[in-house]
Amino acid sequence: MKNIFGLMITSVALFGCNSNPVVDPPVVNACPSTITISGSSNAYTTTSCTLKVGTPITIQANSGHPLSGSGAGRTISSAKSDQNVGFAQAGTFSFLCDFHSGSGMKGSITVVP
Ligand SMILES: [Cu+2]
Repeated sequence: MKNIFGLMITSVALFGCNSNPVVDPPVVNACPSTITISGSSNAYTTTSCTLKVGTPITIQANSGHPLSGSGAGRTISSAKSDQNVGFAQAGTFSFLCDFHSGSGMKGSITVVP
């Protein structure tokens, strides 16, 4: 009888109460704070990542690598300086370098709620 009582207490301790608060899961493949231009090649250091609505991110641009992009409520046209981007809505923001997208200098940011 003692063993059965002990088992009941253990069961209640393990399964009887689930008071864990709901916590947002971490963003998988989260974007860095800045998407940089690789110094030695015509490429972005990040070409695919995920960002939450409202999280700021900077995408580098300059006269040698003009930035254009659209999606998730934002449009950028041939920007020649770093762009601080914050997305107010979910969606996919596709971006590219006007000069080098043909050789792969492009990417996308998945913006999630
Ligand atoms: Cu470029």
